[in-house]
Amino acid sequence: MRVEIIVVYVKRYLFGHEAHFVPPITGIHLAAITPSSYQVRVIHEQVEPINFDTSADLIALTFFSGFAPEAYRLAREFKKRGKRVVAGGPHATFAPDEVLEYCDCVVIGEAEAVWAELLTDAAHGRLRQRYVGKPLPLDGIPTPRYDLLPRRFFIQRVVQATRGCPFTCSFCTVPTLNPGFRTRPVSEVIKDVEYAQFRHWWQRKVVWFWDDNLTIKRHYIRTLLTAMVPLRKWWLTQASMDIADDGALLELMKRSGCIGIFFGIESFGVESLEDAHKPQNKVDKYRDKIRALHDQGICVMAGFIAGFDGDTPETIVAMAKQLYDTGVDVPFLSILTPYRGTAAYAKMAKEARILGGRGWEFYNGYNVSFRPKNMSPDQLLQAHRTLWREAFSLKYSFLRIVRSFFRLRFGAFLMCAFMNGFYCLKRLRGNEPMSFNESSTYAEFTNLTGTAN
Ligand code: B12
Ligand code: SF4
Repeated sequence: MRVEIIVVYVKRYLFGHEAHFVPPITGIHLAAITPSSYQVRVIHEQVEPINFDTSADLIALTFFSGFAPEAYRLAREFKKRGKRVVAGGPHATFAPDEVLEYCDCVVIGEAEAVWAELLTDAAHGRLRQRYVGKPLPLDGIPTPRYDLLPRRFFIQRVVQATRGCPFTCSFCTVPTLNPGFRTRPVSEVIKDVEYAQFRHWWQRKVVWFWDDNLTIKRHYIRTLLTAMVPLRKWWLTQASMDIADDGALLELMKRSGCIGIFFGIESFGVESLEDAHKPQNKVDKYRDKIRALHDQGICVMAGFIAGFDGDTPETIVAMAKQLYDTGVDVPFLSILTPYRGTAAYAKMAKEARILGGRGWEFYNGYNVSFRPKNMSPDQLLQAHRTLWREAFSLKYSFLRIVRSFFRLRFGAFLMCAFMNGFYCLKRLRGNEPMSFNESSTYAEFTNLTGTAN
């Protein structure tokens, strides 16, 4: 049986999709856990065309909520051609009944426990509609199928060492999707880190951990990083800000080659941090914590979300300067999105603030799909776009690059310069749509972003 795994994608903004920086791990991970008796291909819609007339017997779709309409479009096309279609991932897990309107089968939760059984059932013509993947220990997970990645991704080595996160941020589905905190055996992670069949030196050099919160279990992270020291890699991941208080860990991070850490800072407003259920973030400590990473030469990437209950258009726009002043090297700016399975969704549904007319395409982290507390949806969209333009203006992008030259180690500086340059260029090339139209259709949306086909 031939299996084609499609990582669904739709452009989220007008410009900047010419470069594809880091690939998702999901498709190549699913391919790796596919028993060798099946032929498997992975298609990343982000960089590859979809061939509806493929010879595959089973199509497996993985997608986030924002890509659900595109996934359903693909499912319809494949089903028209007599293919069986299975779907999984964060959206499918929380909307299985909806998925079954378009697909033959849905996987709720993690694939490891059910994927082989599902494939056997499909091969024997007895595919069930639902499979529920209970979280298993992470031992024995094979190295992702890097050999199946398209060359257009600049970085290639994406690794997952752990799953889960002990925090419960209001906008995040991780605690429900990947309950608890599980770790892979260090020796197995190191095998992925040592994989060397990449074309370019930087692809052999860089390790991008796509973990939820890699550093949370100190004993584990110390063991992993100690094993990484002799490998002389450059690595990046997502972590919570408490690491800044652990000098010994920061020093080990530097020695093992850490060049970038992503912090979910989210906001500068105390009320907004409360709304985010993020009491661990202390606004008056941001600058010192970022400084602690800079002292080791590590680049600080940070996520900020606009639209919490404490936010106003003014506080949102003000973030452009605040994030520069606190020392952030690369900002990631999103709009609050009430994904199913989150506390933010439960609250907004209860308060009847979800905009019912909005399709899933607007759940891409970059559009408004709910009624904010202190402003209209239009004001939120405009404030976010203004923040984006200001944060990636020539002035702030240039200042961040110059500052990083003096504060960061070489690899971290390169990362910072590349990302700021990339976003600044995107900012200079075109303006994103500014006005909010609650009744926009999917066709209008895809016209706006110029994609879908
Ligand atoms: C790494 C990551 C990223 C990376 C890589 C993105 C990518 N395309 O993979 C980056 C930083 C780029 C990113 C960006 C965003 N992300 Co993100 N990201 C994650 C994170 C932390 C890990 C995902 C991962 O790779 N896990 C490891 C792989 C192996 O597992 P997996 O993907 O979970 O798949 C498992 C199961 O879901 C299942 N499965 C998945 N698909 C399928 C398909 C089939 C057929 C089957 C059988 C099983 C199956 O089996 C797999 C193995 O167990 C998750 C959190 C999480 N724990 O899921 C959020 C998460 C997926 N991201 C999320 C969001 C919202 C975003 C953004 C929209 C954020 C923003 N505001 O911009 C952007 C969108 C990016 C884009 N592609 O356009 C949400 C999605 C929620 C939703 N309902 O859609 C999550 C769940 C976090 C959250 N906030 O709740 N993200
Ligand atoms: S710290 Fe990050 S991964 Fe953990 S719950 Fe909050 S947003 Fe999700």
